[in-house]
Amino acid sequence: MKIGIVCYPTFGGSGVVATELGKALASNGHEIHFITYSQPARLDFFSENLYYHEVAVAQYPLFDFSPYESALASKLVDVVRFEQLDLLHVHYAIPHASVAYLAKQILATYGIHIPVVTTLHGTDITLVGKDKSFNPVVTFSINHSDGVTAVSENLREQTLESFEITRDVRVIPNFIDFSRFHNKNREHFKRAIAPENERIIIHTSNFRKVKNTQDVIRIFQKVNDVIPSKLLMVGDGPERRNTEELARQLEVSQNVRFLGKQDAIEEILSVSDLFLMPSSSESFGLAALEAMACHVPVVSSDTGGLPELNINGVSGFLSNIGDIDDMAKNAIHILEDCDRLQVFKDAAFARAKEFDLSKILPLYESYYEEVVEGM
Ligand code: GMT
Repeated sequence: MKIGIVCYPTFGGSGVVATELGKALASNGHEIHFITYSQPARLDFFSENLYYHEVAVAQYPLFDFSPYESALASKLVDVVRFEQLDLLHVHYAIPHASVAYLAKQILATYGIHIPVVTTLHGTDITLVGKDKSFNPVVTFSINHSDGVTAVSENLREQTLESFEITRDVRVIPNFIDFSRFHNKNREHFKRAIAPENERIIIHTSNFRKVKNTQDVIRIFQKVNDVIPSKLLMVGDGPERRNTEELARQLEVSQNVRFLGKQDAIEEILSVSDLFLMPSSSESFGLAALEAMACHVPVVSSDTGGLPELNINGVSGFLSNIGDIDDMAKNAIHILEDCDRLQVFKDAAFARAKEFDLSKILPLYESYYEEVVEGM
């Protein structure tokens, strides 16, 4: 098939899923056209089946807000017509689903009828989409997509509860590419971070409020009181400053390293013993899956789609949002005994295997076929 993919081209989970999906579809023989305002972060190489079309937004003194939606809709019309695409797959409902709807209506005037699949990723439903200022547009564009997927059963349920949805929503979870994410031997790196063989705890995120990065520091302080350990904080975002401040206040900063945005995250995960994800909302938790694929167990909050990924007492533990004491207790339980740690590491890896790209990719492919046939 010839598929157009629209996404946020940043480090965020939805952009990562969209880019990795496009790459996998391309290597399965599909022709993939990414249509975004800048080159997706993980699309930095040449492949014969991959194309990238940049959306340029005209600047004009009248515009307090650049009309990105209009520029994207026009670009979609142009690319669909001239590349003769079979399907558009848009990731993150706002504004991509309504823009795709507009493009579809314009294309119909040229006699072109293109199906649109929308994938809901989480905050487009749970935080942003619920806002009154977006709700009617989100509801309309979900109901008028030809296919809609959600990345977890929980997100599907939340979508049906929060909006007046008149159509079916298919669950297709996040996936992991084991050719990239697997445990790599990086002993030299481990020794550099933990010279006294301390346990290595890791958190990766975009440091938004929803990630509760300050809870990561509080949990770490309690664990470090009992088990000598180091904490790696990977990523960057609005809460980083407050989080660093808290690490100083709690006098743990000598054992905490803020590494900023990192490309080779699998290398850092490979030296880690435990992943912390105390988010207050998480539709799936792709970062936790990446950790599990590298044999890292997960201590997380019991929210959103996380219980569909992290099996309590097996691949890690689940606690109530904000229950720092319980998360610290669970982390200590995993880390205090070498044999037990190994059992959790193996179980985390086994669980991640259930989300192997080779299992999830055919779900998207057959869904595309279903949607095209239903047109
Ligand atoms: O987690 C973020 O803040 C980024 C966000 C996004 O939309 O880019 O991630 C969401 O989509 C990911 C991929 O489907 C999910 O794995 C994340 O759980 C989800 N984040 C939230 O629901 C907070």
